[in-house]
Amino acid sequence: MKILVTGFEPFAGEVINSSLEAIQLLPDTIENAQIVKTTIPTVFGKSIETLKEMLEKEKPDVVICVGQAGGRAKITIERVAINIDDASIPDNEGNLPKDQIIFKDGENAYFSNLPIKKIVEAIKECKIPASISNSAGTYVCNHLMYGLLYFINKKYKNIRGGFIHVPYLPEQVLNKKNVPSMSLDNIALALNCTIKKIIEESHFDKSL
Ligand code: PCA
Repeated sequence: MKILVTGFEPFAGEVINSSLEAIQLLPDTIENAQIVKTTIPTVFGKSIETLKEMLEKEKPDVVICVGQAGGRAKITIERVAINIDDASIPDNEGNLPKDQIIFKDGENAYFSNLPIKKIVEAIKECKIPASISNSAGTYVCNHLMYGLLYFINKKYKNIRGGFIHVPYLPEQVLNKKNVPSMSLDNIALALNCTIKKIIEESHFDKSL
């Protein structure tokens, strides 16, 4: 089995992105699965293009996109991506789309097809706080998640894919007021637990 894990470049003036730091700590193999890691630009359009190239090149069985959700205290497993870009801050190339449809021939929304509740339980069993999130926002993370699920729906029906938001790292909140964070080790462990759960579940899933 091949699992593609993506993380985002730093954005919004931050020098690091917790998602990228955490995925870099993942080993190249977990149980029998090969882990392929890639960096996604925090840019509307380009983020989806980068993912599309990786899907074509790597032909993964599972795709887990990871992004930073500054302000959230837990690991959050996203349930749904919506067909809209509505940015409140510019992306890394200055794009600031407002109320823009992502794919004209796409559904209004797509659900993650990862076992999201089982993943939450698996992360909690690792003693790390986690919950389902019912909104990935309307910025680049939702954009990428929507793109992934659009490709799965249109072309790669056998891929299991979804999105996970992770909190800031402690070093990112040193000068922020009352903003939660999570250690890099815990975020990486949570991703590890997620991947193990997905591998375990795949034994019951004939399409993998
Ligand atoms: N988080 C942003 C985009 C890149 C990232 O890591 C988001 O939540 O949309």
